[in-house]
Amino acid sequence: RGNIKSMTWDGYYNLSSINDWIDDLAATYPKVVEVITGGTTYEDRAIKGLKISHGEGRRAIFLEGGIHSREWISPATVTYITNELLTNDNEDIKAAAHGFDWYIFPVTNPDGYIWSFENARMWRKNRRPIGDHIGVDLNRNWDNNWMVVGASSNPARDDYAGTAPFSEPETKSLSEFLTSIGDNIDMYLSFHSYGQMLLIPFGNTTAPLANYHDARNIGARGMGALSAKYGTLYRTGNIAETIYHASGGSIDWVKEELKVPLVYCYELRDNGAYGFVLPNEQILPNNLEVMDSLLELIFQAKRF
Ligand code: ING
Ligand code: ZN
Repeated sequence: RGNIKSMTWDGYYNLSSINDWIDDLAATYPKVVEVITGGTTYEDRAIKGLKISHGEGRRAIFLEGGIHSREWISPATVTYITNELLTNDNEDIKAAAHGFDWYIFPVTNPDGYIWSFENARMWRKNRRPIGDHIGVDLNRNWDNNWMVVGASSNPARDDYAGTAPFSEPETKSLSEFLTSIGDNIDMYLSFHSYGQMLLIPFGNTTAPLANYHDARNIGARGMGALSAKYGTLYRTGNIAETIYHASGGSIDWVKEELKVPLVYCYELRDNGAYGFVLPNEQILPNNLEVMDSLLELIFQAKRF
C-alpha cells in the first residue's frame, strides 16, 4: 500500500506509510502528539514512535509492536489503538487517552519489517549479519535470563538470541529509552501473533511472579471483554505454561528490571488457519476486539 494520510485497516501498511502516518498525526495534533524515537536499527533506520499526552504528571502505558517482522497484525493493531485514542469520542476511550501518557512504537524491528514486505514474508529477526547468517531474534536478546531456555545459540535459527544480552542496536536502544521512562509505566503491552493468548511473565519458569494472580485475573477479564465482541477465545497465563519456555523476551525484562506492575504479551489472531498471514478481512475485527480488551484491562487494573 502506498503512502497515506489516514489508515483504513483493510490491508497492511509498509514501514514508510506507518512512519508518514506518525508524522501526520504529530502535525494534526501538535498539542498532544510528539514524535519519539526508540533508537536506531542495524541498517540505520529510526525506530519511530509517538507519545500521546494530554498534560503533565500522568502514569504511562507503553505499546510495543512489530518486534517480529512477519507478525504484520501487530503493527496493524498498535496503529489502530493509536488512532482510536486520538479520534474516538467514546467516553471510555477518551478517558483512557486523557488519563495516561501513551508511548507507542508500532514497528520496533523496522529492518525486518521491510525485509518481510519486500523479500521474505516469513522473516522474524532483525537484519544484522552474524558470520554466514543474518538476523537475531529481538525477543530473545533482552538482558533477563538471556539464553537460559527456549533460545538458540545458532545464528541459523529463528530464535537465535544474539552474541550477548542487548547485542542488537534495536533492543539496546529501546531498553535505554524504556529505562529513561520506566518509573512512570503502569502497563506494558507487547503485540505478537499468532495463537490467541494473553501471556504473563516469566518465560523461563512456571513459578508465579509476585502479582501473578492479580495480573492473571485482570488479564482474564480483559480477554472476556475481547470474546464478548465476536466470540474469539484467548487463553490467559504464564508464558512458559501457556505457549512455551522462552527467555530473553522484552516483557520479562520490563517486569523484572523496570518493575512495571502490569506486563502482557498479546498473541493475536488467529489459531493457525492462516497464522502469520492473517487475511485483510480479519484486521478490523481483530483490532476492534483487542480495543475492547485493552479498555477492560485498564478498567480492571484500577480495581486491584
Ligand atoms: N511469540 C513470543 C515469542 O517471542 C513470547 C512469545 C513472549 C516469548 C514473551 C517470550 C516472551 O516467541 C511469538 N509469536 O513470537
Ligand atoms: Zn512474535
